[in-house]
Amino acid sequence: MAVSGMTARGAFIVFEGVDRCGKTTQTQRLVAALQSRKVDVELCRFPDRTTATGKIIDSYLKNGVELDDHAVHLLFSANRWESAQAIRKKLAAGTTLIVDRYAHSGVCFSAAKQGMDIEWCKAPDAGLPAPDAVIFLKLAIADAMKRGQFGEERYEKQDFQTKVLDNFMQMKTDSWRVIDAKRPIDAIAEEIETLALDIINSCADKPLETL
Ligand code: T5A
Ligand code: NA
Repeated sequence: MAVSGMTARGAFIVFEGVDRCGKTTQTQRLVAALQSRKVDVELCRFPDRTTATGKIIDSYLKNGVELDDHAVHLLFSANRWESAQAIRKKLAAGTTLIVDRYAHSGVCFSAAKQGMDIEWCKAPDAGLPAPDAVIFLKLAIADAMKRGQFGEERYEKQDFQTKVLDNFMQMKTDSWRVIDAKRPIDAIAEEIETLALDIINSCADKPLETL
């Protein structure tokens, strides 16, 4: 029960999926929809390419620099740690955060490479704020490849994305909300808005967990 006079905390809602599944489109749509309902909400995304680690990650993704696979994995995790305290503060102050990728992307992309398994990849994220809900936009790789700009960044290759999708399916728990991302944008947005309102209501009284 929320104690009267205290602010209900915000929800930490993370969107995941393979490249081009529609995360950016849907997180932006959701934030606009929630704002029009007067929900206190903010959009975040990982990697956050604006920070010190984010700039190196951006250059790596655009094929500008080469980095050891382990090192870049740790940078992606560090990029989340840079925001961890701000995330906790905002949630505690009642702001709901809609997040475009988070730790599951970190694990599923790195573990698609040679020599790094899921357990090794999960370790550096242990202790980060855990999402209240993961909304997984499920899309076949063949369909993702038909979408705009596929193939411009380092990881946007069919074989690699197929491994990433397998990893997501391996990590998926019963609590993930799986959305069929092949449908029209409006239909997906409508389903997600209902889902998000439900998540926001149900986690207001629950403590935030950690990974
Ligand atoms: N990564 C990330 C790691 O390796 N480790 C980590 O820890 C993290 C956090 C960059 C890369 O970093 C990797 C994963 C990625 O490879 P990013 O910045 O999120 O991550 O990647 P972006 O290139 O910005 O985004 P994506 O390629 O993942 O695309 P989105 O956001 O899923 O898709 P979106 O919304 O941009 O849509 C793509 C196209 O499809 C259309 C859109 O208009 C757009 O043209 N579209 C639809 N078309 C038809 N039907 C629909 N329902 C559609 N929805 C969108
Ligand atoms: Na995106």
